[in-house]
Amino acid sequence: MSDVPGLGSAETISVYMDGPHWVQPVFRFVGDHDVEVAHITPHPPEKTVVGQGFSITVNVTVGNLGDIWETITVTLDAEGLFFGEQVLLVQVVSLPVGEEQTVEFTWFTENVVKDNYTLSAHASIVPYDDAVPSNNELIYNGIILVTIPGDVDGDRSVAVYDIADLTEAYGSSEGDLNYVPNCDIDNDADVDIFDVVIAVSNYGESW
Ligand SMILES: [Ca+2]
Ligand SMILES: [Ca+2]
Ligand SMILES: [Ca+2]
Repeated sequence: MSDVPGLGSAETISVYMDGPHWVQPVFRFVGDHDVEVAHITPHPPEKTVVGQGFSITVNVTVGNLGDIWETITVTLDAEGLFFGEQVLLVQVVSLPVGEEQTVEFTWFTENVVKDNYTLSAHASIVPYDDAVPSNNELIYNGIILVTIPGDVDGDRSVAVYDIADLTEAYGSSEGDLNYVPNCDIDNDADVDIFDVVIAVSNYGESW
């Protein structure tokens, strides 16, 4: 066998001939292309609500199940359930054989329509990646709501209940028992005065 860059390995076939013949060379590529999306989840996983204009972190784990080093395109797709708005974020990943890699996406929701969004991740299908069933796409089993900043309980209004939630989580950082990702409006891994100020500035608003 010999390696053919980008395609895999080709078997060499010896042919014994007892006279002049035309020989049509045939290459059979035995290298197997198969990339997958193994996981997709927000970080932290409990984050379900994003204030419009702020961000959410989404981790996508891709794996290379084939036997060729791949360079793939990983796409995060957020699709609105009601208004159908679609947001695509793209990253290129180099993925050695047998390895998994987690790609971190930060989705900034500035100018994103307030709506419920489904998230899905897609790994670009490299040539001959015909694994069945296709493992190149994974839909996140959950909904992300883009709403008014400060609507931390996701009921589409900023009210006393949201302030109560923020008060309970106040002073916490990621990893603390009382840290609530939805209360971390500015997505900087803590719930502090800046998150409260954002909520208070939108108090009474609804949609
Ligand atoms: Ca695949
Ligand atoms: Ca609310
Ligand atoms: Ca914060």
